Amino acid sequence: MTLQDEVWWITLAGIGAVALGFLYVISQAGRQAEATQVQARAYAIRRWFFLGLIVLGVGVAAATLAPFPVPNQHAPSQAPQVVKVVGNQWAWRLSPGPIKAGVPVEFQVTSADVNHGFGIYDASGRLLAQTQAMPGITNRLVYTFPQPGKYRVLCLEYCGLAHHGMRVEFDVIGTTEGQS
Ligand SMILES: [Cu+2]
Repeated sequence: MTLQDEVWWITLAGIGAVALGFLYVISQAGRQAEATQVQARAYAIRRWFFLGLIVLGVGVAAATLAPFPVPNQHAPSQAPQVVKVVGNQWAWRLSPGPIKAGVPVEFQVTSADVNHGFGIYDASGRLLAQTQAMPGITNRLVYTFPQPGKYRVLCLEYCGLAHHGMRVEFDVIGTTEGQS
């Protein structure tokens, strides 16, 4: 089991323990209350309110996480395009080759020295996707560029004196270009 998997299971166990604690308190509170009709009604409202909150939370999470940008970090790559990325003080190195719009591209991001933040921006300066660039670890990020154009990579984590200069520009071409 990798370290990430261990942390994941420990986190799940912690969340489960907290949830069990809440369920226990809720069950005890219901037992001891002298439930008059008004109280019973208030509890019913509260139950439906919490149920609604849970449904809302799960719904919002599902809606905002799809498509989830982080692939399984240990499974083989599914993306038809792969770009290898190495960050170091203070530049980005991207493996050469055209990146096509409309086709998922997997960025395999690592660092040669310290932690960096790999952030992809469009021409108007809007952040599109990001992941950490960490020494000794390759983080995989999948993104599909909606349209051709110029895009930029900026460093999102302060990494030393010339952190602000750690940027590179790359082109994304249309799917019909670059085939000849
Ligand atoms: Cu950096």
